[in-house]
Amino acid sequence: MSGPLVCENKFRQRVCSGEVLVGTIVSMNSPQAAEILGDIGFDWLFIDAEHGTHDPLAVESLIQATGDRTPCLVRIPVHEETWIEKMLDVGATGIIAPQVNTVVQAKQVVNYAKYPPQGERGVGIARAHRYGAKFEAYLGQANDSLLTVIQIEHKDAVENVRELAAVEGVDALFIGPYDLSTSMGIPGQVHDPTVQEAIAEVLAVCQEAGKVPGIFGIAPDVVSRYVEMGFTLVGVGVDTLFLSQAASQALKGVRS
Ligand code: 3PY
Ligand code: MG
Repeated sequence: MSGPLVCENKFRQRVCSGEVLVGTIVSMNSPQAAEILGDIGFDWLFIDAEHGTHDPLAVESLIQATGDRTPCLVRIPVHEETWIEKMLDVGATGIIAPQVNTVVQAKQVVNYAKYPPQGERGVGIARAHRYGAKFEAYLGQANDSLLTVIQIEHKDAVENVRELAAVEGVDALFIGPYDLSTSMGIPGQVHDPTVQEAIAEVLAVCQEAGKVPGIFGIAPDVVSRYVEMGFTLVGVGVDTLFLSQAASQALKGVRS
């Protein structure tokens, strides 16, 4: 058994070079939906094991469904060693750690995502290593090829953003506008000037520190505006919303 190595896909290079890369959130446990989203040309998939119901086996099936053609970043539900190593072991191109508010948390995430000497990621034989056939090749490339993304989505994280951006091994700071607005006491009001000010501040710090700025938005016009501002790793929409919007439009069209 030897297919392509997940870390041979050079996605991290593209992300770190500042290319604009558009992804979308996969929250449904549907390999078919993940395959469709990859096939229509999204640059990457944001597999959501934080708010979505995915267990590790489901994440593995979703990544398998893309045939490793579409890089998958998996949002872990907790900053724990087992989740981080399992997600990388099943073939994720990187992890997205939610609610990283302190340097201690950021360093812990990096530590579990990197093999020694940069970290303490545990070694196992899994899909990412082509079940053993490419074990040594994977170990040799993983630290330089997989992405470590932390989410800035709390006002405490914005306060600490300079220190967070300086953590070695963190590639990208990905803003979660919805949780950020919630931490400011205005849940869901992502266009409020105070939230937008915080977003601009995080962007400026990323640009200064040489870290990739990322952000999520529901609507394409909102995400386009973020790209114009300078965000490069962007997520637009959620699979369930695409389904419900398209289906209700079709139903309305026939009923009317
Ligand atoms: C948020 O908006 O809180 C998110 O986590 C989106 O990625
Ligand atoms: Mg969030």
